Amino acid sequence: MCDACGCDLKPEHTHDSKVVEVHQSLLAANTAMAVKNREHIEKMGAVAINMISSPGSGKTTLLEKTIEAIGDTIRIGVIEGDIETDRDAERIRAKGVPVVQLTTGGACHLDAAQVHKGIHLLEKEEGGAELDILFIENVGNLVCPATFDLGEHHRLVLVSVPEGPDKPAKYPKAFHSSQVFIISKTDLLPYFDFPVEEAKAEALQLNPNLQVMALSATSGEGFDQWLDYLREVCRKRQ
Ligand SMILES: Nc1nc2c(ncn2[C@@H]2O[C@H](COP(=O)(O)OP(=O)(O)OP(=O)(O)O)[C@@H](O)[C@H]2O)c(=O)[nH]1
Ligand SMILES: [Zn+2]
Ligand SMILES: [Zn+2]
Ligand SMILES: [Zn+2]
Repeated sequence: MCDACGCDLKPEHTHDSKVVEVHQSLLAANTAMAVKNREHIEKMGAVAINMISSPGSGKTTLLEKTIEAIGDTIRIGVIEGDIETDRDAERIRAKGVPVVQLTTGGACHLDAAQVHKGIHLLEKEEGGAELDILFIENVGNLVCPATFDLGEHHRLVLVSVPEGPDKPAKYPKAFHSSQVFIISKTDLLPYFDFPVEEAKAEALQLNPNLQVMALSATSGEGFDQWLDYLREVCRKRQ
């Protein structure tokens, strides 16, 4: 577990004021760096989207299919976050877009300082300084990433059909702090008990401003709405 987010703290330590102080100053430093990242990304002319979900909800697959569908009409770059391995970055690189892998070495979320390094590394990649959308795929975890502003403009939370519809209520911070909620793997709806409308309603109760989409990267269902959203993100930026 990570030292930064405090998720490794034992309950009996949470009333230790020193621990709370250190935690708060780490978060303040993160927020300051996130502000710089946002300025940096805006100077590049890009919009950043931070993707948050449990492991395996389909973040990388969605990116792969999006790059295929969008071709070169929107210039996409990706910062991949994982605890170990550069497997996700290899998958994205195979699609021909600039990508950087950040490995956190154990930490369960990306922080703004890591993303700052990632932006500079991405700019050195071919085409990495001329982007329309910078996707940041966070470490698979629905808890800690919700606390860390990375300098993104939009935060997107995914829940896949096999995970079940109760995630918004159980992990409210991810849904409070996001602008978009994606229900992924809808091709699996015939095999799982996932009432889409109930899950949508529960998420909207937590955050009425959420834009909710249901899609399948495998079948392509719901992709039109997703691509329209990305085009709108680019249009609003100008
Ligand atoms: N049936 C179905 N499977 C999917 C879909 N999208 C992704 N998958 C599968 O789900 C598994 C995990 O997908 P990934 O895209 O690697 O998930 P991820 O969120 O990037 O995973 P982490 O990076 O480990 O957090 C893979 O076996 C994918 O093939 C989908 O729309 N439908
Ligand atoms: Zn954590
Ligand atoms: Zn992934
Ligand atoms: Zn910088």
